[in-house]
Amino acid sequence: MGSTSRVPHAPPATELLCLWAALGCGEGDHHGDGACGGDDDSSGEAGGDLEWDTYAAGMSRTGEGGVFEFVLVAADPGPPDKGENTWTLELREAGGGAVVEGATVEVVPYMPLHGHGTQPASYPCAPAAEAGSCVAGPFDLFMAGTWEVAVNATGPDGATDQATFTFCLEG
Ligand SMILES: [Cu+2]
Repeated sequence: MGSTSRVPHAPPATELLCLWAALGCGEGDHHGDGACGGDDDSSGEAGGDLEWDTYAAGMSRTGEGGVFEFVLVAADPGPPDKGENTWTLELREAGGGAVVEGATVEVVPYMPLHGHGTQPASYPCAPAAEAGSCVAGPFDLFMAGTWEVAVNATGPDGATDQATFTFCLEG
């Protein structure tokens, strides 16, 4: 018979997801159909509604607790990409307030689709020259696909807040 059907080599699930992740990034769509969108592959606790941010230097986000405004002053590389990343962050009072000095800030990268972070798991943000700003990294985002980078802040008065920046790395 002339059957040419082949049994393709089946890569481990993790590799397969990462392949999809890389492909998904190319869509340039906030609701990507690939792993970056996550709709088909993350029905569990990772959440099936992943969207990623469009990077712009100076982009900001109000923390989940409404305490602080988190500014991603600059990402190097920008937009974030697979490999070593260094971020300059700035902390402000929520609502367009003054910069917050003396806060403790850390960065925690996480790949929701795969359920893993980085090693080490968190990176302290070292105070920079500009008041209220700090530099985190380099941290190794070692896979293409969607990374949620949580920024945790504890103000000088003990108030805590968190914001998450989500990027899809082309790889
Ligand atoms: Cu991963």
